[in-house]
Amino acid sequence: MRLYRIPFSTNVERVSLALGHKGLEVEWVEVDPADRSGVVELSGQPLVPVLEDGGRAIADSSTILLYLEGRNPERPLFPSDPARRAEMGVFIDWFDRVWKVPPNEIDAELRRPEPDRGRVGALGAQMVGWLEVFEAMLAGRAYLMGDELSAADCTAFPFLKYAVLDVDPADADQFHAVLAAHLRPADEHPRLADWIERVDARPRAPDAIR
Ligand SMILES: N[C@@H](CCC(=O)N[C@@H](CS)C(=O)NCC(=O)O)C(=O)O
Repeated sequence: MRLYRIPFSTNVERVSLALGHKGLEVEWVEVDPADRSGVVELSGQPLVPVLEDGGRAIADSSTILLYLEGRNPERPLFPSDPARRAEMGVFIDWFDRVWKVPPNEIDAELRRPEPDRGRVGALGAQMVGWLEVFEAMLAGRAYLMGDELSAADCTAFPFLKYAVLDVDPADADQFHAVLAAHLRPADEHPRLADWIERVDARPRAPDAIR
């Protein structure tokens, strides 16, 4: 398998966590952020991660997690029970379609010549408010949807980690700075802080960039 990446990508780290959990290796392919033509040619869209496996190209981190589960069901990341699996799907969809919206809008607002600071504050307050959701999901269990690492943790961790972990000095992606600025402080969310440490200690695919 080959996995196309740019450095410090949150969505690539989702896949890297899943590969590490399943004990799988990939050949990394470095993508120039300024030239996505190879990725577009391969997958029909410009974003990473893209997984190439036996002539197939799979884009979108959530789709890749499902693909890996089907390909290597050992050490599962999704529940086998259909109801629990559907619930996990709803969480992952909520994270991608709802949770990600405020930090993406802050990122876009800050790129304007005169950012609307009031709007940034309101969007940031929404992000802080949602930390309570994760804190509650971790009551009485080690991971977001149970006692074992799952696709829910792989999905949320690369974003929520910035509530505790610092942005790498070599990482110039403004989106990560937005996460770090608005997810802090984590002091009021001790279960979330412990979960970030717990997931951060999990294996990644060999040679992953975090
Ligand atoms: N829905 C996609 C989103 C992928 C995405 O936004 N990838 C980012 C990297 S984390 C990207 O390629 N951004 C373009 C860029 O940074 O130029 C997924 O989950 O994989």
